[in-house]
Amino acid sequence: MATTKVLLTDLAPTVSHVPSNYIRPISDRPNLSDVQISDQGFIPLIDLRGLEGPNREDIIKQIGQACQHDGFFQVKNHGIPMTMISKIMGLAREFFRLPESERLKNYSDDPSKTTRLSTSFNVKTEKVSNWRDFLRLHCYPLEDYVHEWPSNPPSLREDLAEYCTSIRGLALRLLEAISESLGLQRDYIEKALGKQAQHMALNYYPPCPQPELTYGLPGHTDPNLITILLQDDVPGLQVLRNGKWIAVNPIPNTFIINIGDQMQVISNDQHKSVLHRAVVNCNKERISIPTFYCPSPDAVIGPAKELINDDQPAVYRNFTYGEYYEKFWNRGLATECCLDMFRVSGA
Ligand SMILES: O=C(O)CCC(=O)C(=O)O
Repeated sequence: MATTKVLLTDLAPTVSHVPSNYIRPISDRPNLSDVQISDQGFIPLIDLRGLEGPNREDIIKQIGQACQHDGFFQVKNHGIPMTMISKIMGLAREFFRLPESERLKNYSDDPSKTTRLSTSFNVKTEKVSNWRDFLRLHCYPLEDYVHEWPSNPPSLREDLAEYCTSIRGLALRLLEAISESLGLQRDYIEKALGKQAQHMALNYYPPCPQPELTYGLPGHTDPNLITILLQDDVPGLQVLRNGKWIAVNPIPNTFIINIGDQMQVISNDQHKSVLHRAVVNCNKERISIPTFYCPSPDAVIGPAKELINDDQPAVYRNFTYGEYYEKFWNRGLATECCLDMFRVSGA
């Protein structure tokens, strides 16, 4: 059946079967019955209380271990108020419930646009679509972008701007901790990012009549430095560990942090950018709100000199983040990581 709606939000409620352009080949389906459910300890839950005080050394050690072994960790007592978290979740829900004509005002299929509502991942290049709509926003420096953001719901610009500022604060605290965990100067990573950049997405995954046939997002690593993910209470995120997909159970008022490709490069492969994916379900819509903390496009990224030695020569060549980011969007989401294209030959 041909799809007649631009956005999945408007198509999904009208279908009782997944349209053919969303169906994955048999060799590339989620195999949901094979997925392991995470227990409490699977993704370390790190308490950030005291990070700027007496617990700093211990917390940095926990963060360093999580970055090395898991590529993912969760944080509590992160300093983002619960009221702000529920306001942002409510706002995202409200946005995707706006009338179709109102949402379509923000639509674009051009990944280079700094504010856009779109669907799937990159409809211009991909063969199979994903069961997702998303509003993607550039958000640092705020004053360069806020005026482009949707003006409906009316509080969106003000509320999201406040959230972005708070999340940036958390990102910078985490980057300092990660720098120290690698034995680098506290501000090493922040300084390596040029003028820095911050993007976010409001991801909306409608209920899906046949979740075994498609993905919200197929397995991928994140191209940026670190991702700070807020999600509602509907499971959907899965992380690859030792060849097995593990479902991550949402914990209220925590954020999931994952290491992106640029951190793996700067750490010269000490920290791991890990494959993850989003699956969908028959009954419930799901919202996730990742913040992607990034270098600015002109920043030159490469392994930190302090982490290169005879035992561990540079694994990656230097490149600009702009070059990396363009490759990421153009090749489509793929389980072969984009990082491989930037390896020093033989490394
Ligand atoms: O929805 C999720 O939990 C994952 C989102 C994600 O991986 C992304 O937006 O890149």
